Amino acid sequence: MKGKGRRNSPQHPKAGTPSPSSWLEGLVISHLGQGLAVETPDGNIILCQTRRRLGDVAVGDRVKWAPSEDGVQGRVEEVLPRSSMLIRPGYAGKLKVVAANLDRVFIVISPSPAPDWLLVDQYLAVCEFRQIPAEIIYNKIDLAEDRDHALAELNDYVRIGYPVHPVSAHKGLGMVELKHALHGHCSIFAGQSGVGKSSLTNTLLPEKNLRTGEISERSGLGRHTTTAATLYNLPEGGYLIDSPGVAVFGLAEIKGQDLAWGYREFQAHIGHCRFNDCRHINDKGCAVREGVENGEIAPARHLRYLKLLDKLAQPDTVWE
Ligand SMILES: Nc1nc2c(ncn2[C@@H]2O[C@H](COP(=O)(O)OP(=O)(O)OP(=O)(O)O)[C@@H](O)[C@H]2O)c(=O)[nH]1
Ligand SMILES: [Mg+2]
Ligand SMILES: [Zn+2]
Repeated sequence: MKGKGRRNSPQHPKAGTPSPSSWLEGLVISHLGQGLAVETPDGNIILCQTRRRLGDVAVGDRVKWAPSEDGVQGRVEEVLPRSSMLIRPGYAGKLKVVAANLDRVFIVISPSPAPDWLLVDQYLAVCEFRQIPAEIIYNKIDLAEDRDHALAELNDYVRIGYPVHPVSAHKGLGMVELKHALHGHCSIFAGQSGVGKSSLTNTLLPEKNLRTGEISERSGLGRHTTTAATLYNLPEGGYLIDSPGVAVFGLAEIKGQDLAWGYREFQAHIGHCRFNDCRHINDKGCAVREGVENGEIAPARHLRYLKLLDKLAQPDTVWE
C-alpha cells in the first residue's frame, strides 16, 4: 500500500514530524474520550490523536499512524482510501463519517421494543444508495408470543430479497446461521436502542476477544465511552461493529427525488412512469403506483415511502 492512494500528506513536514516512511498501519476500532483506539497488525491497541485538518476518521478506517517519541501513543497521519462509508449529519449541517469499509449492514429489530418499520426502510434506503448489502436480524425471538406471526411481518422484505435471520441472543437460537452470514464480512449492527445489538455481539465473540470495557483496560486508556461504535475482530476473519442506538446513519445525503431508488422493488418500475419527474405519489401514469395496485409492490412499503418523502421535505427534520 506504500505510496498508493495517499491523500492529505503534509507538503512540508515540520521539524520533528516522523517521515511517512516510518508510519505504521492500523485499524481504527473505536473513538475514546481522549482519542482514537487504533489496532496494530500484531494486535496491540494504541491511543492516537489525529493530525490537524485530517478530516473525519471513523471506526473501520485503515490508517497510517506515527508513534510518539515515547512510543506510548500515536498520531494518525493518513486515512487510506475507503471502500464504503456510512454518514450521518454532524454539527452545523456538516456530514460525519461514522463507519468505514463495511460490506454488510445488519439491521437488528426485536418484538420488544417493537420494530420501527420506517426506520428499517430508512436504513435499507441508505444501504441501496451506498450499495452495501443489507440483512435483517429479528432478535429476541424467544419473546415473540406467536413466532410465525412475528416473522410474517417480515414477508415484504423477504419477497424483495433481504435475508432475515430469526435469532435469540439469550437462548442461543439461530446463532450458527448468523455466524455463517457474518463470516468473512465487515459488518455493522444497526437498530433501535435496546433491540440487543451488544448482546448479540457478545454472544458472537469468543472469550478471548475484546469486550468494550477491556479496550480501555488493555490499552490503559481509561474509561470507554459507551456511546461509541466499536469494532470487534471475528474469529474466522472479517469484523463486526456494534453501534450505539440509532444514531449511526440517516438519510442525510438522499434527496426527495432520489428516494424511490432506495426502495429496491421500485427500481424496475421507475423508468416506466409517464413523467420523468414522477414522484410516485398520485402522479398520472405512475408505474410504481401500478405496481402497488397489481400486487408487485407491498402497499405498506409504498406508504412508508410516502412518509419518508414527507420527512425529507421538512427542512427542519433532525435525522437520527
Ligand atoms: N429476552 C431476550 N432479551 C434480550 C435478548 N437479547 C438482548 N436482550 C435484552 O435486551 C436488552 C437490551 O440489550 P442490548 O444488547 O443492550 O441492546 P442494544 O441494541 O445494544 O442497545 P443500545 O446499545 O442502547 O443501542 C438487555 O436487557 C438484554 O438483556 C434476547 O435474545 N432475548
Ligand atoms: Mg449496545
Ligand atoms: Zn411514478
